[in-house]
Amino acid sequence: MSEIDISQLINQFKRDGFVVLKRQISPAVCQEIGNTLSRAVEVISAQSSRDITNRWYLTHRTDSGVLYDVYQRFPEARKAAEVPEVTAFLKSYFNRSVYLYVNSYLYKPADKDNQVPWHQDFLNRPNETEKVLAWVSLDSATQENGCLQVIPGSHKRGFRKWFHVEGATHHDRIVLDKNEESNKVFVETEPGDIVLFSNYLIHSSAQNSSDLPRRALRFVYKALDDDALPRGSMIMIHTESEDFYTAVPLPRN
Ligand SMILES: O=C(O)CCC(=O)C(=O)O
Ligand SMILES: [Fe+2]
Repeated sequence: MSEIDISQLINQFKRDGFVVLKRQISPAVCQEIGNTLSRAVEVISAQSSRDITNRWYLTHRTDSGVLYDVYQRFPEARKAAEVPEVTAFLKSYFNRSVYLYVNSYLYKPADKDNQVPWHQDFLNRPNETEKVLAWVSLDSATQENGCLQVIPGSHKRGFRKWFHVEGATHHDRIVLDKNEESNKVFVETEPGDIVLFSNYLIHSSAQNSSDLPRRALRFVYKALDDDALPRGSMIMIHTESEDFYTAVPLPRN
């Protein structure tokens, strides 16, 4: 990727709140990652209490279709976390050292409620700086099996008013403006495509009631400019050595 291509991507990202990078990971690698994680879901569903990595990392939620901290736990998943084009984007976008903030595997369990309502990410951490999410499509994601849906440009106003639905799987929801939903776009993807989006972008996905899986990896990156690290240990993606001495911790929430 040339500097010009990257700056075009960044302009598009700043305008729309997201960009799609096509075919960043080979179908074979997507399949390998998908197989490993599907198998893990089977094993974990049957015997989660025996997972000793729960001592360091967040406990998986096979009830809501999430395996947490897959970068740390599954070597296969790492291949998708350091895609050169994504790293080049992050380096240029943040212009700072970048680290992997959180990461997970998302699938839509066939026998459960698996839709994701309109929301923004990390609504409950308003004092932190922006995150960039890389949503890596492991399968073809279409309208039928619940691809990502986004409202282009909705990131520009920062966090919206939000509320909590007790007991719901995806509990933090936002209040959309009247008619805003009519601007939604279905982001259909192929295996290996990566959707980069701002955590301020309003997004959702529909119920997958088809027979086709809809699996994805979710990597969240941010600049090294506060001291928040949700769990595990820090994984640097790009290092500007000066940042280690100049990064200013923000107050904790
Ligand atoms: O994969 C989905 O359906 C929702 C993903 C999402 O909300 C996210 O990656 O932040
Ligand atoms: Fe989200």
